[in-house]
Amino acid sequence: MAISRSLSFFVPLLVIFVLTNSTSSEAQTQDVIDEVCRQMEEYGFCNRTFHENMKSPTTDYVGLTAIAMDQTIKNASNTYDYIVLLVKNTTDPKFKFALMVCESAFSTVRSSFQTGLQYFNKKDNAGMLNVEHDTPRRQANCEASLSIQPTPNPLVDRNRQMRILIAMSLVTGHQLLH
Ligand SMILES: *[C@@H]1O[C@H](CO)[C@@H](O)[C@H](O)[C@H]1NC(C)=O
Ligand SMILES: *[C@@H]1O[C@H](CO)[C@@H](O)[C@H](O)[C@H]1NC(C)=O
Ligand SMILES: CC(=O)N[C@H]1CO[C@H](CO)[C@@H](O)[C@@H]1O
Repeated sequence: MAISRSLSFFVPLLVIFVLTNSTSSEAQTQDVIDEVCRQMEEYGFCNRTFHENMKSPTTDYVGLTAIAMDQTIKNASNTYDYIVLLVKNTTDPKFKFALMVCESAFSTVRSSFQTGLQYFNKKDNAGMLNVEHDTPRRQANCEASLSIQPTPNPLVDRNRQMRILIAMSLVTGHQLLH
C-alpha cells in the first residue's frame, strides 16, 4: 500500500518531468531555428525547410548545418540539370550565354558544397566554410547575368531558394566555429 502510494505520487512527477524536459528542448530547438531564420530574407521558407527535414523533434546547430547543406546540394543539382536543358533549348546567343553563366555558377555551388560536406563530416568546420565562402558571389553572378536579358527570367524562384539555402548553410556553419 505504502509502495503503491509513493508510486502514485512519483509516477506523475516523472511524467511531468519528462514532458517539460522534452518540450523545453523542442523550444530550445525552435529558438535556434529562429535565430538562424530571422536573419534570412524569408523566415517561413527557412523555418519550413528545417522542420520538413528534421529526423527528430530536437536538434542543434550541427543538425541544422547538415540539413541546410543537404538541401543546398539537392537544389543546386536539380537546378544545374534544369539549366543544362534550358541551354540546349535556347537559340538566342545572348540568352544562351547568360544561361551558361548560370550553368557554371550552379556547377560551382554544387561541387563547393559537396566538398564542404566532406570537411563537415571530418568536423573540419573552418575547412568547410573556406570552400563554401565564394558560393554567394557565384550565385549572384547567375542572377546578374539573367537580369540584363529581355527574356523572362526562368530561374527567379530557383535563384531565390538557392540564395536562402546558401545563407542558411553559411549562418549555421559559422556557429560551429564557436
Ligand atoms: C516554425 O515552424 C514550426 C513547425 O511548423 C511552427 O510550429 C512555428 O510556429 C513556426 N514559427 C513561426 C514563427 O511561424
Ligand atoms: C525544351 O523545349 C521543348 C520543346 O519545345 C519543351 O517541351 C521543353 O519543356 C523545353 N524544356 C525546357 C527545360 O524548357
Ligand atoms: C527546384 C528544387 O529542388 N527546389 C527545392 C529547393 O529546396 C526547397 C527546400 O527544401 C524545396 O522546397 C524546393 O522544392
